Amino acid sequence: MVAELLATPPCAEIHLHIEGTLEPELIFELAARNGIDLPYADLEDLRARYRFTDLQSFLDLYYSNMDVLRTEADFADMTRAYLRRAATAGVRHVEMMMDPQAHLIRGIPLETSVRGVCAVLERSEEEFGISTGLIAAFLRDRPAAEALEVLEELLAMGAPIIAIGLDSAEVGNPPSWFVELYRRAREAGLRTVAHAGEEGPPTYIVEALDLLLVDRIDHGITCLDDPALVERLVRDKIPLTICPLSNVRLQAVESLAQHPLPQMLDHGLNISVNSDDPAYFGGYVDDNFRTVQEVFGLSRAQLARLGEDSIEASFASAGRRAELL
Ligand code: ES4
Ligand code: ZN
Repeated sequence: MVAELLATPPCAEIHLHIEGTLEPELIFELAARNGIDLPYADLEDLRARYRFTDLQSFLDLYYSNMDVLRTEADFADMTRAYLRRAATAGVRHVEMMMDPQAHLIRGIPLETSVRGVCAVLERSEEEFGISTGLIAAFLRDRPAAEALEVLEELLAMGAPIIAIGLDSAEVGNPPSWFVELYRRAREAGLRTVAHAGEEGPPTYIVEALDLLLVDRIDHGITCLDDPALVERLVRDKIPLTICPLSNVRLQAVESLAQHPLPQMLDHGLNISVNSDDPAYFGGYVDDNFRTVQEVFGLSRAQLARLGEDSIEASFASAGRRAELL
């Protein structure tokens, strides 16, 4: 009991895909509401498909399940369900990614997805005690020109985003293709993050830093294959957003015991613990903390540091960060 209470420090969740919080029950509820015939017989049949061999095997299900998100209310319900659960997990601040482009290409206007999510984020601090920021993530397995067009539309409509990100299938889709997108985002005053080194090589992490000039790296676990890069990440205090259960479920690591989180702590990297796509990977941020605590037996000081690093790595205002620390 005491160990459980110690397991989750006050923290910011800064690597979360809101579409990855869509739980099987809500998928069925939204399908019924929108008159959609799901390709699954029942909840059990859907749940049986949550066994992944790599990132792509997960992405196939993730994009397919998004089909139930049709109206502003659907996006709002999904967002509210996440925040309610995150509040019980000990999350005090969240920077969530959404994939507006993924919805746009299946015919859902940007206004629908963005307004649905934002309507709930606006009230989050008051309703759940969680401050928020929204990150528009772009799909690296789609043309860079399309991403740039979507960014321009988001800017034109005044979407309240604080940053952009880069996600979806990594290997073969290098950061170097997205230089113009990131230049434009910075010009518009946005912060920047990118998935790199989840399945891809450390050179993708270097590209994200050198060419995209990102403020944080999402995942970045393959940096350990390049000692000079680790040294640079430590020296320049580049935060890496780590998602332990995700890495295990997508077989980026062989088992939790093989996860490099302890080495990363030993190197002095700024790392945070995050849930990535909690509905798909077996748990929310508290489940991630509990699991790493069980497997690695982290000290109270190490757990506190993970919480503090997450807050320091966030894009919250200096005032809010001081309040959270
Ligand atoms: C994602 Cl785990 C992960 N990796 C890359 N792209 C993603 N989109 C949603 N989850
Ligand atoms: Zn992710």
